[in-house]
Amino acid sequence: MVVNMKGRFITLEGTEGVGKTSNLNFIENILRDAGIDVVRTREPGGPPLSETIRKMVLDTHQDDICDDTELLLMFAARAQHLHQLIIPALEAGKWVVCDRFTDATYAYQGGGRGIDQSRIAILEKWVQGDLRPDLTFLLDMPVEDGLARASSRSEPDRFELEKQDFFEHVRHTYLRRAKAEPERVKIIDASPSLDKVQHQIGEVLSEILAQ
Ligand code: Z5A
Repeated sequence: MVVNMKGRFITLEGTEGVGKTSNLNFIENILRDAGIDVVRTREPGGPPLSETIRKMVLDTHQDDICDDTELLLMFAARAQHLHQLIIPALEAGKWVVCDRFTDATYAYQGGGRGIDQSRIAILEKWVQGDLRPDLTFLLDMPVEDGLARASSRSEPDRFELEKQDFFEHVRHTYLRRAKAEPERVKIIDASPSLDKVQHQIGEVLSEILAQ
């Protein structure tokens, strides 16, 4: 797959309750204020077919879904998302801001479920070719504290029913990936107050916008 990327691709990652939603609004506003045409989206999800897959993988009634099915559904949703929304937007010069992407697959299906990273890498290459995010914010905080924040929400989805140990593996995988790719993945300390978290994000964005 050859993508003529004129826009930029920014993703947000992290474990439960780290504040992705709150900070996505902040990022979107900064970019729009800078006159950038922004497309905001999420994974799994985006276009209607990918949103249908999202409902399936988050549905708590799907308790017999096997790990490989879950992995393949994530990439099926992603293939459609890339084809229908992300690639056309990037080729049109827009900046795409996405709530989770393939780092989440490495973290949840790889770290959490224990699927070999090399198998995920094969699907990544198949579905994305060489397309990778230009910049990824990893909102990081102790799993226990994030779960406490997230517990204020109503209905847990299928992932939110997992135990703390699962999310410790997810966090560890995210941090390992950030360490391996420090230029792309910026670790943001998500523990302090929202304005302090946003200050860190704002500093990274200022650098990008100045380039
Ligand atoms: N998944 C996967 O397994 N494989 C994949 O490849 C992909 C995804 C792409 C859906 O993701 C699930 O899909 C996800 C992984 C899996 N499951 N899990 N877990 P999702 O992103 O839609 O779901 P989520 O992780 O549960 O995200 P969320 O619900 O949007 O949470 P959040 O955005 O991180 O948190 P928030 O709603 O912005 O904040 C939580 C609360 O904390 C809220 O009350 C805020 O007001 C508060 N908050 C936020 N920041 C602060 C600060 N700094 N201080 C105090 N309070 C704060």
